[in-house]
Amino acid sequence: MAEPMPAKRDVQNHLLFECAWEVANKVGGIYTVIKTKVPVTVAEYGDRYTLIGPLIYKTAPLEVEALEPEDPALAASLEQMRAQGVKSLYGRWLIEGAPRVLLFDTGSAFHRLDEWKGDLWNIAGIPSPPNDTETNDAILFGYLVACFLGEYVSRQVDTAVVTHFHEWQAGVAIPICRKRQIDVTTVFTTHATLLGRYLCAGNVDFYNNLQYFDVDHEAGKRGIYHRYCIERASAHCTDVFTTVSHITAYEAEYLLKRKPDGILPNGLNVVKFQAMHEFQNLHATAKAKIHEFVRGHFYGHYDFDLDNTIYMFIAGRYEYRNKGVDMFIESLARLNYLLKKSGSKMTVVAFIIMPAATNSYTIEALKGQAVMKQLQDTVSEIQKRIGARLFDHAARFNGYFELAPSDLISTEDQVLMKRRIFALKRSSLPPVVTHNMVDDGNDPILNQIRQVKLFNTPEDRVKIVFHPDFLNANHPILGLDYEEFVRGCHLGVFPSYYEPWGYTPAECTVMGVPSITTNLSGFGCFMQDMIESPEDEGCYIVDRRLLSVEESVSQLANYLFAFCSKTRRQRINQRNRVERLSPLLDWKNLGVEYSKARQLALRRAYPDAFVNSNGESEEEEDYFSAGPERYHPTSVPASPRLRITGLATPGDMGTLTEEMQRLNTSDYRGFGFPKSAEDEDEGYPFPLV
Ligand code: G6P
Ligand code: 1S3
Repeated sequence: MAEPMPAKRDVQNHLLFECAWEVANKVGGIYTVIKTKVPVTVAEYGDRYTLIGPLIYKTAPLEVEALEPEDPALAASLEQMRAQGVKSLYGRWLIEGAPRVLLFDTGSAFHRLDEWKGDLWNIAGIPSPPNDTETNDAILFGYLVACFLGEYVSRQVDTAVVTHFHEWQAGVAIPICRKRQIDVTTVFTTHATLLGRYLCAGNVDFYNNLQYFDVDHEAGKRGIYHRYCIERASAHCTDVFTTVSHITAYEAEYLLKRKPDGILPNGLNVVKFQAMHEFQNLHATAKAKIHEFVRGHFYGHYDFDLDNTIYMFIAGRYEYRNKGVDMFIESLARLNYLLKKSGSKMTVVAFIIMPAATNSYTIEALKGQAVMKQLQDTVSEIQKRIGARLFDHAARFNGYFELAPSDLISTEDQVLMKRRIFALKRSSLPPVVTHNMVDDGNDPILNQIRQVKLFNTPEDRVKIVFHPDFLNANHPILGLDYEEFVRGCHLGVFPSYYEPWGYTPAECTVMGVPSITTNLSGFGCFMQDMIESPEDEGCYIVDRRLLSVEESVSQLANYLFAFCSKTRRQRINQRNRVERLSPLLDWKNLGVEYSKARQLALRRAYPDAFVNSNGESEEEEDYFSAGPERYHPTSVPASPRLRITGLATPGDMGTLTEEMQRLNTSDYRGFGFPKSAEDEDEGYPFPLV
């Protein structure tokens, strides 16, 4: 008698578990990816979608509302784990889309760490040193997730399960699932490579030498070999391997030794306003708040016209070289020179928002805001008294109106005003940094500012404010939330050297703020791919690939100078044009790439489910077009000239198909990197940075 066929899992109505260390746990960019993507994923999956993350007791109660699981298989799996001492929290993540989340307390499994480390070594040859907390967490988390998936699919046997893991911290579960033959299909998305980030932060000519790095040696030299092994194992054991941009795909191919199956560009949850003027008004209101800070910060030296002041900023993780802060400061010094030389009436205040180790605010920074507040309060009081006198005088109507200014402002008020004005005198220059730095003398940003001598002197047309902390509306200095701050600025500047995607310029775009990025950032390459002339749309891209460092800096300085030469009308128009690009970055359009990745994973794990009644394998296209609504170029305003034609989706640039595996390295979009030394000789001269 023939063996009974194993019951086929329903692929069509499959379940989705998306797993990341940053689920309900804000650390960096991956939190933004996942959180902003939730609405489109919930729209596609409803309750068939659950996110899995770590249980961080400090923040979880603010992020998650606990629920009893309705799915009996899920409830039983958690109960089984609970019986073994594993603590978890199941509930709704309190964000737009309100998805279900499952958070595991890695601490509750700590006693099994050594056992699991041994297992990881035995099954995958991945070593783990004793004192790397981040790796320990990744291992505990990975084993808990794999245990859960194993329990779950042994109980829920009717439906296929797609699991999507982000970044190496969530990747450990992938080799375990494979080794234990847990019946799920896996997608792994890397948002950078560990080695790429470390190599770029050092002084290497990264992009020219990618194909030559001895990866094990380089990882070992930097003390990240074990982490690198986790990342590489995740990339190799997963059914579908993806990353966020072509530039990172190229990097992954050489550093992780597997060519990604496709690109999943990062989107945002774009909120469209009814009318253009609404977001322009938001700019004006937010700018007024930045003005308030600037008046206080530059007290005693506030001799420039805020109506002719441009606010520029760079923001992100403090990675001095990777995020291009070095290039930004050098270009600002050159801009200062150009503005002075041209006799421009413009002043630039350049903000650097990058968290570093500090001991709270400087006295000077706090004093600036305090004296300005006092002055403002005093003026308001005097204003009221003047109003009262004026009213009283007018009320006692006697046929004529004659009032000398001295009758309006009393001698006491004049003295009070003088006292406030004297308080604005200062013997020092307005500080460059708002906080006391823990290592002021060795801080790379401060050292470069010292080197280029941008000290906020009255003669300087470019002033610098380094705010080494995240922004928050409740802070006493620069008290705005990040979004409001961005809206109030005129230009975001992100001349990154290493930037797999780059959310900061993308966020600027959807808020209608022009930005500068580079052709070494995933976002920059994506925009270059999508739009014929990004510069015309307020999306400037510095060439850090083919130009020398000197040429790139000079290009950036020229962009900055040209921006300062724009009239207000031109700036307003440009903001309108930038904002019109936001559909390109909307998850409603980019989410389809994730759907395609999941379909590919299902296809690889359950090929039989993709065979039609004639026993022929169905075309991939059928599955991809079954995803969410495809991207229609017509929904984009006519203004930007898009490169895409027909019914392509933005990610079709990413070609997430089996086809991608057959392409050559030189076929990465936006990339013409050398494959071999010979190619290099044939005209790929890359700058030695
Ligand atoms: C927005 C406001 C205008 C304001 C302008 C200032 O467009 O709606 O009322 O004049 O911003 O633009 P600027 O580039 O000078 O900050
Ligand atoms: C990474 O975060 P990062 O700033 O360390 O992931 C982000 C989300 O995909 C990405 O935008 C960024 O470029 C990467 O570098």
